[in-house]
Amino acid sequence: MAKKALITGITGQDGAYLAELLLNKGYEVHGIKRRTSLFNTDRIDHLYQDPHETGRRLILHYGDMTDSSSLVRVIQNVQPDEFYNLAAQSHVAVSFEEPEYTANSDALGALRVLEAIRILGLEKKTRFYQASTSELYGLVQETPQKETTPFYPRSPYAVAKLYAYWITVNYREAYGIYACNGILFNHESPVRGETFVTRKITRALARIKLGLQDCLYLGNLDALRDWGHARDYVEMQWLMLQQDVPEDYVIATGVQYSVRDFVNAAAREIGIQVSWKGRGVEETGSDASGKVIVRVDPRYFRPTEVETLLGDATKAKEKLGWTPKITFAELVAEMVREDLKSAERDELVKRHGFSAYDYHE
Ligand code: NDP
Ligand code: GDR
Repeated sequence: MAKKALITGITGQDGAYLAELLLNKGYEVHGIKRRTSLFNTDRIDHLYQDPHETGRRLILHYGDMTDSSSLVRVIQNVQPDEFYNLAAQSHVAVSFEEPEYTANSDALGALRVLEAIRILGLEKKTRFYQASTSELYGLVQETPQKETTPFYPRSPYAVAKLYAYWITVNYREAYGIYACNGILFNHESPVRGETFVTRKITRALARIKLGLQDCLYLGNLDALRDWGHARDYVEMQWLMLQQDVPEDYVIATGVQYSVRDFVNAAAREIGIQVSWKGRGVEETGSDASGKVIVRVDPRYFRPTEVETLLGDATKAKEKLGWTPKITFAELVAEMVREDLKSAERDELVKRHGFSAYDYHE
């Protein structure tokens, strides 16, 4: 019998990579998706199997992290061996605009799943993975950050994820559920959401290169992050659930770059040399002809910022034998390559008289 995995957030970046990984390992993969007015399955369409086919190994169910009854129903039907809780309102800046919803889906959502596992008597069957985050470290108390570094969350998102982190630990200790937190540092890919800074940069620079956009507007260029590749990181999510004893792990590359460094790396990849001038909100980046292609827009500043994050994944390396395989340069190159392809498609559409949508966020 194939093992059964149930993934919340299967339509997101990590959900798509994890579903593919588990299908390749022979799992029957179930995913919870939300009802939306437009299709939201772009990232997993290559894995999709027609519901009329027999022997399907990817099965989607409607549900929502804010709706206990849907979660209980799906978990009861699937009886999963492994549960990956990836669903979240995952945008830090948006969490300042929607703090209550973020708490509901990200904090109480995790509780709802753990309670469902308990109510259904699956404590000894279902292993639980919680998508915890380096945002928990917020105003950092120690560098680099590891499993024992104290938390100091700096956004409604991070505070909600703090609750989810501790409720996972509590249900492990109180009810003996095999439950783990993966404290993952930023990880990106060509299917990263377009409003996270890396994808915003690669997408905008590709469009600037092809004349579809004039300028890239960013917030804090000095923020420092430890950026890895999502494909590497989902392997860790799976590995954490294959151990004898459930534990929490930091997952990171141990290398740090600024947002400005990311712009430079992506621009180089595209064949643009950026020259920086000015400071603070006056800072601009120009191409070789002197045209300004990057500006600072304070609307992207956050009320409280996480200035610096750098992870120490020694525990994961020693106990799980995990090391990231994809380098920063390879990550940037892959993201740029894919965004250039989409920009080329948009440019073709535009050349033929159809308007390519131009949305900046
Ligand atoms: P994405 O934002 O790409 O995906 C989030 C997923 O959650 C989507 O499938 C989304 O559905 C779904 N979702 C959001 N709200 C709900 C809800 N109320 N009910 C059901 N589903 C919902 O995130 P990532 O893939 O990047 O991240 C996965 C998880 O890991 C998240 O929990 C994130 O907070 C966490 N994390 C991410 C890191 C990163 O760098 N990527 C680092 C550390 C932690 P829809 O497609 O319909 O919007
Ligand atoms: P983050 O990712 O907040 O770290 O959360 P994001 O890419 O949004 O920001 C990284 C840093 O870049 C700065 N920044 C900008 N950010 C965005 N989005 N847009 C901009 O224009 C911009 N300009 C500068 C930000 O201020 C920040 O310092 C991500 C999410 O995936 C979370 O779900 C996850 O938990 C953490 O990573 C680890």
